[in-house]
Amino acid sequence: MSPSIFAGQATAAPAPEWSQWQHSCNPHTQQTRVSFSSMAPEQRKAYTDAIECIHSQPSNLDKAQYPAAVNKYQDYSVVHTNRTGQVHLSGFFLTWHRYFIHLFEKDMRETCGYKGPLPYWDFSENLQGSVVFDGSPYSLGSDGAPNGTAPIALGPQLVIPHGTGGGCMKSGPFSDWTATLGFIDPLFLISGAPLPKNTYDYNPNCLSRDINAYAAQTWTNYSEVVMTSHSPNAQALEFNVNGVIGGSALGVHSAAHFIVGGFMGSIHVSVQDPIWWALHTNLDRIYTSWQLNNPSVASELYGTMTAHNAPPSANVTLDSIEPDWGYFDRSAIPVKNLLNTTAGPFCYTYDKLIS
Ligand SMILES: [Cu+2]
Repeated sequence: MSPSIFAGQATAAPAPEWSQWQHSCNPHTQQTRVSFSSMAPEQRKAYTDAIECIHSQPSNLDKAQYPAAVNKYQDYSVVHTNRTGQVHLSGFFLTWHRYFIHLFEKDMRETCGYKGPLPYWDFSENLQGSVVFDGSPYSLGSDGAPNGTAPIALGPQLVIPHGTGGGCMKSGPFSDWTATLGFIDPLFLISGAPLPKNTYDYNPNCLSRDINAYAAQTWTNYSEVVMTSHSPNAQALEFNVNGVIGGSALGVHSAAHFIVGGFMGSIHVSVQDPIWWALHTNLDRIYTSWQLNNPSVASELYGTMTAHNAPPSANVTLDSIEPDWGYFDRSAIPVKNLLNTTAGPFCYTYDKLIS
């Protein structure tokens, strides 16, 4: 399959010399990522302000081709949607997302002057009383307004109770945002069918949420997270992270999306809800923990170059070139360059790893 489905993609430039990337990371230059709920209120607000700042920048995408790309934040959502079929349920998943977060962080720092740490949302924490969703100016936004009580079918074999929201976000950062990409059923990932023709149309909606304690207690509790970070190999890690889409089990990653609900329930367009970054940073924390807990398999990969191997494709190897990140980075970066959080383009660790 062609790696160049992203329209207007230029021929990939070679990646920067690996050795040049490495020299500057040491314990003094390394950033430490922290839990959002451990940050001081002003620190939390500086983080959401930086995301608001990206949202206030103009789009750099072609308006005719991507009418939904109404600002730079939505460019990230569009790029992620465009790449979804290659970088989920595939061998690229964890490393592609690691670098996507890195690019967004870089943008927050370079474009918006963000100086604080990059936070993660520890989704094994109790939701009750959590500062993450309390809807204050120091949160990551509130739950959605109560709307409906019917159980939610996440697939043919999986029905969970309704959460406490379902409607538009009520307060806090991002509650006045407009999602411009319509919901795309995650089952598109399994079928490998092309995305609907209207995928990038301007389709305005409020950001909705439906905070779901059942999903959290069942699939992202602390023992699930510990178990995931001790998966014996990359295949087991994939199962514990993503479960079986369309089946009856969720992994910590898919379940975390369903804790928030709304657009987070659509893998393709979930970036539209900014909780996405803190969620995926926590997933990267789990991945990093897994790598450190399992040194003998830390660089193992599991999966092919297409989601759920549909259409069928070759296995991803350490030398496979990552699908690009749209205009945010078109370099040809091999997977092996993105395995280590303190080498190559990365220089960070976490305040708390899971052992
Ligand atoms: Cu994703």
